[in-house]
Amino acid sequence: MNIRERTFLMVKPDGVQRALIGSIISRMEQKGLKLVAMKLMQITPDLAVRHYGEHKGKPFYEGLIEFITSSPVVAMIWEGDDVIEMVRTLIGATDPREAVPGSIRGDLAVFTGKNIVHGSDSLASAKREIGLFFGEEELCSYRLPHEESLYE
Ligand code: DAT
Ligand code: MG
Repeated sequence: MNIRERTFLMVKPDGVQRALIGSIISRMEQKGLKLVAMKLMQITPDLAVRHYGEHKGKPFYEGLIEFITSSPVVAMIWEGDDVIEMVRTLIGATDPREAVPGSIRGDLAVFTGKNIVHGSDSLASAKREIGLFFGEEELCSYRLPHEESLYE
């Protein structure tokens, strides 16, 4: 049985700088996912450390914190059946050289440290990341006319 889920998706500073916000949102919309929260924001060092805590101590960690706080990002929450795994597939492998064509990183990026987007990797990460970036009052609950055509 499918499970209606929410996931956290972020267009990172490189995606915003390269004017890819619209095309990333389009890919999610075209897939049939529902946007339930979104904002353009500058990540503070404190939020960056909390978001990427799992990578503390890794060789790329300091650079990652510097990069993610360097200019604005677009933070979003998307909703749909099995959306967490689906969005990870749409994003593609962490290293864009290995990401398959058709995926965001496979089509639009060439370097791991500049891989355009972040997507939650599990139900626990999604809940944690949504809580870090959004307050409950920022989420919208609504129906789309085409929902009937997407699901049985
Ligand atoms: P993902 O973003 O696919 O979930 P991750 O959680 O393993 O990947 O790493 C978070 C980010 O850290 C990743 O998007 C880019 C950066 N990163 C990961 N591994 C790296 C590496 N070997 N060199 C440079 N940056 C890296
Ligand atoms: Mg990750």
